[in-house]
Amino acid sequence: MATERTFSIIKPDATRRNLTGAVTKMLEDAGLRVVASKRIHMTREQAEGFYAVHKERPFFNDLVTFMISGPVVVQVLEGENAVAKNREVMGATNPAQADEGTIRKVHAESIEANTVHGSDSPENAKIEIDFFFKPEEIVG
Ligand code: RTP
Ligand code: MG
Repeated sequence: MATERTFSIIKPDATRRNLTGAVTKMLEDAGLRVVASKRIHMTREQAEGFYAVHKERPFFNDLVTFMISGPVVVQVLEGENAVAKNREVMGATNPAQADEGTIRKVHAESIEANTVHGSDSPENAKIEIDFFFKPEEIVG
């Protein structure tokens, strides 16, 4: 399996509780390497653009409002099978259904305030990385 990159967001519920380091450690312990990272406060326009695929979902407006409720940390993660590995360590969207030891099981507050985002395919990883990072900001 070749080295792959994925995109991660440490969400506002986690930055609010000062969990940036704790979440990053769980990602690193899973074998992922942080090759780009920045703390930003998204504008509504940015969040709507990022989540455009969910535009028609009933939770879209609440999701956007949550994602701009505080700072987030956007990251590029690198490693073998990084997309799938990140999804595994994140756990299920709803923390009540997440496996023991996953980031969402340990840290998430609710199905919405669920601590992390992770790309769901290599194709979307590339789109999401390009949405937030210039090539020179990623140092592998
Ligand atoms: P993500 O995109 O954040 O990595 O999470 P995911 O793939 O596990 O979940 P997805 O279906 O893509 O949903 C995106 C985010 O929307 C919020 N959500 N709220 N209120 C609800 O029923 C609901 N469902 C999803 C969550 O923050 C979820 O991560
Ligand atoms: Mg998703």
